[in-house]
Amino acid sequence: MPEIKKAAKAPKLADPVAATIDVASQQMIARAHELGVETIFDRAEQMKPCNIGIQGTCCKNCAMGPCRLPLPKAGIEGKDERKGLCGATANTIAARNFLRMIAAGAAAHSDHGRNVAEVFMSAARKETEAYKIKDTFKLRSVAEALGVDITVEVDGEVKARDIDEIAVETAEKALSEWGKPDGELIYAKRAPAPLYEKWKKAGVVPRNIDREIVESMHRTHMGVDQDYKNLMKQGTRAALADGWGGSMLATDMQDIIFGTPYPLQAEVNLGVMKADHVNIIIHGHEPVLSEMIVAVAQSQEMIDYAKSKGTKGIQLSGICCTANELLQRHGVPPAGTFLQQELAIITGACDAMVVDVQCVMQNLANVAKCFHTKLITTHPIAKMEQDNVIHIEFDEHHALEDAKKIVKMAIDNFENRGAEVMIPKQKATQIAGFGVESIQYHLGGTFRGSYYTLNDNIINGRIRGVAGVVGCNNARTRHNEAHIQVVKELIKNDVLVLTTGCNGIACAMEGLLTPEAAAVYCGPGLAEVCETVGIPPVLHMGSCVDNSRILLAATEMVKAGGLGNDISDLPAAGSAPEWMSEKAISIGQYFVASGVYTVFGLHLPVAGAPVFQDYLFNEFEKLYGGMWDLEADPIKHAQKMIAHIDKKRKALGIDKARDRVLMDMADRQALEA
Ligand code: SF4
Ligand code: MSK
Repeated sequence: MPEIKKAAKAPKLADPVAATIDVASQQMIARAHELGVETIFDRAEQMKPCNIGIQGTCCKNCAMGPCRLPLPKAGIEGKDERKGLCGATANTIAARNFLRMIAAGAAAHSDHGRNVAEVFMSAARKETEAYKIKDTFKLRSVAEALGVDITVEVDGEVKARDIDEIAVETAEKALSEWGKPDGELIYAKRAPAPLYEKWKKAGVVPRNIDREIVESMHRTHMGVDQDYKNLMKQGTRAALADGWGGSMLATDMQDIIFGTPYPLQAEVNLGVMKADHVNIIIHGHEPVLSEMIVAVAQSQEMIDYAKSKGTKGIQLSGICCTANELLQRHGVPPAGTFLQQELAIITGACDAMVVDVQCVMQNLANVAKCFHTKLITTHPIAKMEQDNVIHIEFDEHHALEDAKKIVKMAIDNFENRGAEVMIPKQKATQIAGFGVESIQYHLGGTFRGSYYTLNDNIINGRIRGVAGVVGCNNARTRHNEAHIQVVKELIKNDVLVLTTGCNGIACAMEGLLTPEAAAVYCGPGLAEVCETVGIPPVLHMGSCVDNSRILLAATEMVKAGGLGNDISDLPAAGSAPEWMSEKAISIGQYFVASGVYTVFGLHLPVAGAPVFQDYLFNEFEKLYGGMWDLEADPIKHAQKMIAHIDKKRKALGIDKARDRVLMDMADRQALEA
């Protein structure tokens, strides 16, 4: 009898509407199904996460494992007897895993920072034509923060020091923060003094950036640190080395060589791509190469070349944080968030996608294979195995030549486009490019040169508090839904939102990054302030490394007075509603250790170790004033943040002031002064 073959079961595909709230993305997911192209949304349907890994209690730190310690369905009654082969408890395993996530996240941000510092050094030494010191004002302020003299005494007279000398010494000082043999991270002292003292007392002031990451890996090796509290002491130190170290240095060095961002207008979403233009999408995190691509793509030579090939010009756009970097300095429009990277290629109109590091999905290569798109990796540490991927290794010493080669390749590829291009129409307008300096300009006191007006509006209750809402997308939840619900709930309750990363892009797509959004979505107090000052209720402060800008903005609020002596006194909270990256765990930990109550969405890999979880969620507050929390429901998530903000308002004695939300003419004039 002939063998009867069973028809292969068709793999389950994502429901576009259930997968994302964004109409453009829904269209592209449906389009992918039509064309038979698989995306992350489909794979999320076909593969479920490991039930033990998600709880944080799977250890594979030696070859006797993996040892898997799920939480019993009934919970733990009395003593927790669970242990791995070596005897590691659930707390040890979850804490080691958590620390490794922090170390990986801190490494990613900090290695990015080191690369930028090296380019800054080349620029300071004038070894490269492509990069120059662009912002000398920022250079001087960073030099001072690093303890570099910006003045010199000549014949008893104090004079401004030569800017080139300042630049070289600042670059040297910055680079030594990664591996100096003694001392402590210089930027730790940028924090409010009481916070620095807390860190000192807890023994968590970072020594140098690399050392904290190396020690984290050592401590989590089999048979080393087996005390969850001691492990998290190192977790705190490594995370602080990221937030107040590698990330902060990355932001500062980028501002010096590429310019400090100031508010500007741009568009966002897949609709920014143009059918009659060469579309180049830059994706990843380090702006070192993409800054050059912007320069080259805007050159007349390349525009003419593109036109000679029958196109109307070159349309640059971005994905993830390279997008945010170029958005905040040049107004280059983001085409989408992390979860839209495959969809941008599925438009059929992406002539080249140029990627650097972090958050770049390997499946891009498989999607690109179905279209004409050239997928170009550029970083020596980030290649892909698929044979359709082109590697053009970027080097700051021949940066412009590399950028030209890439732009030319994209232009030449235009003629290979298939007939069926489908670019969604959806796009929105946004104002982005806020930073410590521009918030001071918009919300600072004209004469006091500080965050006086912001603080005053918090004290008088027009602004209830400030929230940092940041982070990724996660294919395990509906794309952008939690981001938008959390942020809308916050601004509805008069909480000013500072955003970075993919949350910033998501908010822009929803139209929340415009001053006009204030009248539509905000409570009366916040709306009044935004309308008077002309700012959006959600301030986009840049990329993932730019979370350091939020730390410094919080520090400026403390300095401006009236809201306590430390970041933990501020009516403020942090959030990452759709996190997925290890960098998010490092960011969460440095926010917490800086005194911020920080709520994550979805789940945290600590649920399988309830004692360790309680340490993070409750005990941490006693050490640093900040603590972790978890809430998957976006409205409850925002309400928890608001409750914390109200708790801080009460402690400051400003909880009654919220009655006074209506402005009279005198208030308005005072605000405008
Ligand atoms: Fe198992 Fe211990 Fe090895 Fe981890 S370190 S895999 S718990 S034996
Ligand atoms: S890009 S780290 S998905 S925010 Fe910075 Fe977005 Fe998260 Fe990557």
